[in-house]
Amino acid sequence: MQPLIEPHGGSLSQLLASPLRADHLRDESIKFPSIFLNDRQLCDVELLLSGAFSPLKGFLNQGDYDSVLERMRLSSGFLWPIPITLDLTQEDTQRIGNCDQIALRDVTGILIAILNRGDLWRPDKQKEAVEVFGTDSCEHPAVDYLMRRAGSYYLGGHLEGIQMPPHYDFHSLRHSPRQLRTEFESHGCSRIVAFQTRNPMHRAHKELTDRAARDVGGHLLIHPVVGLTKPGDIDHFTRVRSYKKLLQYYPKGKVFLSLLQLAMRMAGPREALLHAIIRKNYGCTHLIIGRDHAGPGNRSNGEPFYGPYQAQDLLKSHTKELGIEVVPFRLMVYAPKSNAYKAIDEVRKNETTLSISGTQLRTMLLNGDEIPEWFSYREIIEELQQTYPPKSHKGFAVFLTGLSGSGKSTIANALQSRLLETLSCPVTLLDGDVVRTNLSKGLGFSKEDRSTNVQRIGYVASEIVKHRGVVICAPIAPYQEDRTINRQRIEREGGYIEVFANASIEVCERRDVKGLYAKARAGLIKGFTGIDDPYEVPNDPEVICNTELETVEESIGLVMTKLRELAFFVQPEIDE
Ligand code: PPS
Repeated sequence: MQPLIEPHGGSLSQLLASPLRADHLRDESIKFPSIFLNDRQLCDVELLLSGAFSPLKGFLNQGDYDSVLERMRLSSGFLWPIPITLDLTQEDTQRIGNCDQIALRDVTGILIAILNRGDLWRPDKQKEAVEVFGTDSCEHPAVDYLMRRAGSYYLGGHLEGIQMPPHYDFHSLRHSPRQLRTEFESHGCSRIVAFQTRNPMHRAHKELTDRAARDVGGHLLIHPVVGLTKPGDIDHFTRVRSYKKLLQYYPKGKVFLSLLQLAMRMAGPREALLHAIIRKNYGCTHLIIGRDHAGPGNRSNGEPFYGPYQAQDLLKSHTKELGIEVVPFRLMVYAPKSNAYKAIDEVRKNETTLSISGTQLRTMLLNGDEIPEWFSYREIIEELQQTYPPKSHKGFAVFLTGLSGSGKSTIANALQSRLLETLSCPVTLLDGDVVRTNLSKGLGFSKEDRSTNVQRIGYVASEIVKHRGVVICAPIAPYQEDRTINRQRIEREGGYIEVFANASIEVCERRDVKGLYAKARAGLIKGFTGIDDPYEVPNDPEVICNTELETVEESIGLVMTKLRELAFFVQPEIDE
């Protein structure tokens, strides 16, 4: 039996305090200032405490930070590619003052670790972006985080763990490096090839991981990232359910599945190096590295951030020092003639091959297209179809905006009836006036209060759409910024169409159904939209209802046609 593989010739960092020490620190912590960790910081703390980030013993101090940026090494000389830092805002630094010990808590307040204060400094973020990510463009998601979200200060220091951050999903698939090494040892595995992934796995992945395990002559560890991945990725719950279903297709006893709570930075080559160090810490001997490993995709001009094989080259040049070998990932394509997957370099000249990219797959799911069997396994396709249903099975929001008296409520009520007539599900109406009697009771008509009101409506609508429901919103919503925020929030969950109820202020004033224009003219109401308060005309609404010229029937006809056109619901015949 192989001895446990020790990283960097040393042992795994052991940062969790003994039960006695943890009790003592918990009692003491009432005197310490607290920092509430965000999702990314919590992922970093988890990997520090578990030993996955060995040999780190906490957040980097300034000397190590500078050294990692400039030399890709800790000041001790250990290879370390990405600075693991605790960023703080100015207010945080004021709150912690000169205290030597700081309580690190999750958002719910659970005490996770004590940070024994090291250096506090203001980093040069521009330099960090260029050195680590090779760019200072905020098109790179980690640069965007660094420049726009991360606090301006870094606090280094040694951690003493009180408890691991709690997880309530997939318990049996979460392991510390020590647990996984023990598992490998108990199964007599000496050669283990890790497969890092942030995507669902299909037949091509199955084939390439099979080949990698065969080439290495060992076992396979499917080691998906379930911390933070690239925005827009398939959620980890769906992915893990699908990985579990894939396991049955591997030879028994040859494959392990374990989840990694890493916050990815999408840092390409440097991130690949971090992945290798982590896998080494987990006891793996090999790591599969693909084309553009951990790359964030292309810039808006179509140029990639990193060269396709930069990550492989960087790792190969450090293999000895890392103590883990690279298995280069060969792009696998389906060759229909032989009904088999082939590595791209095995494909004969003029041989037809097929593949479906992640983006193509998402579009196919959205359109309800059939996903071919050659691409994936039936169970996995079904799993994805359940979480990512076609547009026609998702919820949607119709967001009406316009001046008071422009006809929003009339259209909204008529549309609700028409939808209820055709759809067999409830339709919620969030009318401006009604919302102000409950959800937004107490708010006034200042710019700030209007934003709060409109964004509250957007939040509720997004929840309804997330649950595959239908909602019609009809506030004035005079500001473009609030409407844009709502659109983005709702589009993440399902369908969204903006309808501009267009009528001139003169016509609205002439209609004056509620007598409010008269009051506003008489100075009895201040800040009335269109009179002495602004209304920003929508930039690009999906539908414009010219209520001065159209009947209500015609207006709702336009909305129904647009909904059908965008395939938000499949409706055999609608009488408009
Ligand atoms: S906003 O700007 O979106 O928050 O406005 P909203 O919540 O839709 O407004 C609801 C109704 O409040 C009445 N009202 C006013 N409207 C505009 N400006 C001022 N100052 C004001 N004071 C009261 C008005 O009747 C709005 O309803 P609608 O249906 O638009 O006429």
